Amino acid sequence: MSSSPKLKTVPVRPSEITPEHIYLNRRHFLKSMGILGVGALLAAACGISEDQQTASATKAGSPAGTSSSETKPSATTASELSDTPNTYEEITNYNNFYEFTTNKDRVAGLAQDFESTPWQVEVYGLVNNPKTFGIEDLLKFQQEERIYRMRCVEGWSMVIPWLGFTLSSLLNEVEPLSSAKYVSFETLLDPEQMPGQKSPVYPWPYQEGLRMDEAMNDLTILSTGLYGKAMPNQNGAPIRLVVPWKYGFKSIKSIVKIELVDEEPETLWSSIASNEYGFYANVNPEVAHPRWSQASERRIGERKRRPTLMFNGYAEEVAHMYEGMDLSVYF
Ligand SMILES: Nc1nc2c(c(=O)[nH]1)N[C@H]1C(S)=C(S)[C@@H](COP(=O)(O)O)O[C@H]1N2
Ligand SMILES: [Mo]
Repeated sequence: MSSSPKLKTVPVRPSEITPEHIYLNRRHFLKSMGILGVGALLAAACGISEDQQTASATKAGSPAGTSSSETKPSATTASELSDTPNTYEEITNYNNFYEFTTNKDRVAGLAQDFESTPWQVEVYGLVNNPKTFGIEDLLKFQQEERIYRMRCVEGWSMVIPWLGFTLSSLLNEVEPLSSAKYVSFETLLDPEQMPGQKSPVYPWPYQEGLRMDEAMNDLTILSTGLYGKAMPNQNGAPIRLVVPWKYGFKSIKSIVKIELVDEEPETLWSSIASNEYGFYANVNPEVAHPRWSQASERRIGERKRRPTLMFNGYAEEVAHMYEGMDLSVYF
């Protein structure tokens, strides 16, 4: 499975989902050898890269310098990525979910009592057949396992075995009008349950968006779980978006609204800093964030940085959507 150059779609029945222990091999070995990166302790907000946090140390002392600007993405192919999934422990204890806290290590604890049932997702806008789905309806869509790389804009990455279904299957049910050009997503707004939403620093609720063809791409899923279990609260219970070729912030959690619209929708991160977080946010090692390089990344559980791949290694599936676009302008 992990030797495949790109991670394939694997339709599964719940009974066939690989037990968690089968995934946990190399990672446990690394842990027992005591060579897990300490970088995981240096949590960064979406505004600060891991590089920056360690930059002073690197500049001051390390003759090797940082590998980030020196790695050559072209030298590594997707098949060399070694896509062993991260452990359940790692995936559920190192999270970005600002509705709870900006501290990645504390999301799990603060989200512990989050109430995600009952839950409804309203799908509306430029469609023939607007519909509000209960989570029980959404779980009736053909669920598949998708093992995807996830690359955060901050410079770290994971491999996550999601459970979910294609966004296109949901959109087809509401019958988009030809005037629908974009899809806009919104997270639940509930400051009583989500203490981070009491902070006025961010324009809640969290909003994200995709172009219509991106939304309909087969790689784009609504995820209802991981490792064969229901979605943990800290990862976006009960349902979140996963767009594996884009920086992690596009993969909006705990969705309550999906609206089809005719203009590029506002998104939380670009409304705060449009020069740093564009609408497209395609993983691109050649387009640096204004404050740090995106040429390499640190896979959680590993010590050495690895090169970041164009479209996070999914170019074959998605590059055609951006033909003729200057990706340094549409970043
Ligand atoms: N609603 C919401 N969705 C969100 C975020 C958030 O703060 N709020 N953080 C994003 C970022 S920056 C990343 S990297 C991923 C992290 O997903 P994970 O914690 O499941 O790994 O979720 C994204 N989705
Ligand atoms: Mo992120």
